[in-house]
Amino acid sequence: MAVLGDSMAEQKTSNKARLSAGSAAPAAQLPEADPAKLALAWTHTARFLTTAAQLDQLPVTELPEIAFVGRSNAGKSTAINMLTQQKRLAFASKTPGRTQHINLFELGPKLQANALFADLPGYGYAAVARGAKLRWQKVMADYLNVRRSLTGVVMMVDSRLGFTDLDRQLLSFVAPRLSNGAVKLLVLLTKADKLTRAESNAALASAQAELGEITTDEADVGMTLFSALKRTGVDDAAQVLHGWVLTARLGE
Ligand SMILES: Nc1nc2c(ncn2[C@@H]2O[C@H](COP(=O)(O)OP(=O)(O)O)[C@@H](O)[C@H]2O)c(=O)[nH]1
Ligand SMILES: [Mg+2]
Repeated sequence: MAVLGDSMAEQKTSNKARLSAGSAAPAAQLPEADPAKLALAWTHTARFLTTAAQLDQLPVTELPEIAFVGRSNAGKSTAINMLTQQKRLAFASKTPGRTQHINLFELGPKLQANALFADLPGYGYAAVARGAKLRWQKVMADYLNVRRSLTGVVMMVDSRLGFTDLDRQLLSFVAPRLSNGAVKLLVLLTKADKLTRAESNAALASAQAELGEITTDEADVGMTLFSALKRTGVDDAAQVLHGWVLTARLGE
């Protein structure tokens, strides 16, 4: 498991090694280019494609797809807007838990999209009725199980709260594909600006412990502290997602 950035000093060497290995191919072709800038230029191309109320409304696609998941209010919309450097791409809602839709965004050159972002419904909003919760579970489980083009999952976890039962449940839906490396995982520990340094390290350690079970040799699991306010983790996260898409080979 990789902890990105320099938030834990003792992890620094292995992080750098992992990041440079992941970006070796494009850097060789463009020796002058800064991988973080390339990644951010790519995430910035994100534009709305379509919205689906049900799984069978999702377009069939060969493009690698990255799903954004998280408990309502975890900072998912804010993180998507930060990563894409667009103020209102994902709507930061004041009434969480309302929408059960999957919003798809397209990335890459206009006539030659090379990836999709899928903004999945937020979960865990207390006021949602039991029927809606069961429907949510089914949509998420089905999507994570059967979406063939799914390449990676970005999970937003509020760094002050840590993993909730619904986060664990969601990870269990996709655990088989995470364990064998078919689907990659990046956990963003959000709102890190609200933590002291000691609290940040504790949040990272506890998230690492949570992810221990799915972290096999084949699994590609990363995490980083993330703050929209301080821009923590934005460059690293963009590079990880860009790396996933550059190395994605569908059908594996
Ligand atoms: N301090 C701080 N607040 C944040 C951060 N990210 C999101 N928030 C706040 O957390 C609340 C929920 O954010 P939102 O992106 O709508 O969460 P979502 O429900 O997961 O999409 C909003 O009031 C945001 O302004 C952050 O990095 N730092
Ligand atoms: Mg939102």
